[in-house]
Amino acid sequence: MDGPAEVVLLTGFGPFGPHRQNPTEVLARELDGQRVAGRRVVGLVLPVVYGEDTALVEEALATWQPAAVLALGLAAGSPDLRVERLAVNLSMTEQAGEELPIVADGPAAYLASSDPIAVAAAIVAAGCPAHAHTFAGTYLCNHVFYQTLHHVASRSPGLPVGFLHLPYAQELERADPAAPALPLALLRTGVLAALRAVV
Ligand code: PCA
Repeated sequence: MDGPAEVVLLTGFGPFGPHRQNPTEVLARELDGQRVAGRRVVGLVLPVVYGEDTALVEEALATWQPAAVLALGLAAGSPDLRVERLAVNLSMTEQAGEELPIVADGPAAYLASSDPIAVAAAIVAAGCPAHAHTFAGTYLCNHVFYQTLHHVASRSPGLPVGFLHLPYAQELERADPAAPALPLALLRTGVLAALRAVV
């Protein structure tokens, strides 16, 4: 087993709502075990369930003590990769319109601890469309991003944590067939460039 800081943690999400295939699940599985920038990628697929997502991330942080964390999620309808700048202390519940704090006494927001502009530039330089985007929404992607940054702030300050929203993949089933999609190989190129940039 690799020692502390020899691993980079890459998370993806499973299916949710009408999205029966999630490109981030496919890429987290595919890249698991690969070497990037001298480190081994540990790819982890999270369920789209409040609490179960962060429990798995916290367990992986304790087990692997990674050098960096890159979390992925699907942003259906996005034409390019979004490198998220902010995680906010709000979570949308199943009851439409209801938003509750993720951590009752937590800060209103955390900034990504990896540089979103630099990560977006690295993805674009690798040939994949991307931009730095303001925030990751109020659903599970924001939840895992906020909780990971909250955990890291007290336990491993300075650990780079980034979040990347991916568009649909052309090869996978899409809930909205008219929405933009990129080839899976291009999404993989973008994620690999982001991993190199966050480590
Ligand atoms: N996308 C959702 C949750 C899981 C995923 O892949 C989001 O943007 O919050």
